[in-house]
Amino acid sequence: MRDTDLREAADLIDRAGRIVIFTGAGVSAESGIPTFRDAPSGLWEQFDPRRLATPEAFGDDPALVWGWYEWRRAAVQQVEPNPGHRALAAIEQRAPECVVVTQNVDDLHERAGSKEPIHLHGSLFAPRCSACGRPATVANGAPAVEGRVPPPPCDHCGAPIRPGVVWFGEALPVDAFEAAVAAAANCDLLITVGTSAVVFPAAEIPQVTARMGGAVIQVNPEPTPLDAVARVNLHGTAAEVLPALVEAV
Ligand code: BJW
Ligand code: ZN
Repeated sequence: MRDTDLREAADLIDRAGRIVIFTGAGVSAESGIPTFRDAPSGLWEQFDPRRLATPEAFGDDPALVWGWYEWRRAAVQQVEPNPGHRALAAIEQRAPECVVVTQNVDDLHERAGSKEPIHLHGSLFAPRCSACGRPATVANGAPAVEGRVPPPPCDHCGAPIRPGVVWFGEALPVDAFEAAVAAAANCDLLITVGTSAVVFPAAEIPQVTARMGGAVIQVNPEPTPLDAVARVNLHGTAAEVLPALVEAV
């Protein structure tokens, strides 16, 4: 990461009235949560998303899918937010207006102090009935190893409870997506952190800001399609770059 880039990014943050922070799995990597597409640890490098992250997969083998998500829920509960999450919460706190929009299904932004992040892809902590849609409470003590676990039945209708995440082929929650698009269209600055920006429609969010004339800062150790629209590219990891950025602001 170049000093001049860090300075330019800090100046953009200083001058911005409205900021959007847009995050992906990379922001949680240094907490010990694997990303999806980074080799060799990425979840989709090890597991087939068609068997685990589609409505058809849940219909075919609910216990396989429920057990996998329960294992992931347990893993998130065992880790802590990292300095990247905390630096983002600090940026949010000092900005005149700031919205955090995350694709992540963990609760690490909330636990780091971010106020009501918008979850575009749902949450591991919001299971609901697969038939009637009512929210469900599930017991703590999720399994520490992956394996089949039959989903509990809905208290109301008896249908299986499903994870409250957005699978491939499913629509994003309308309110969340609309709020994210509106925030991205109306901000002065969007800071994108730790996303490969290949999953749509979420990947449109930073593009919306760029199209509307807002500045985009990217934090990522690897190139992404957002290199083309980023005014400043901070090459490095979230837990390294973001605290340095807060220091420079
Ligand atoms: C670091 C770091 C460190 C590492 N610090 N950085 C247009 C074109 C093509 C396809 C489509 C299209 N529109 C729709 C589609 C289909 C599909 C899609 O986009 N497919 C593409 C993959 C080809 N989209 C959908 O199906 C969506 N639904 C939809 O379109 O519905 C239409 C519809 C409308 C109306 C009615 C009905 C239907 C839904 C997408 C849902 C995505 N779900 C997942 C799983 C969530 C649940 C779970 O957790 O299991 O969401 S997939 C997965 O990818 C997850 C993530 O949120 C998402 C994005 O991944 P992310 O966060 O970017 O992670 P990675 O691993 O890809 O990248 C990590 C990055 O971090 C890398 O860049 C690293 O370099 C970096 N990094 N360490 C900072 N320490
Ligand atoms: Zn039900």
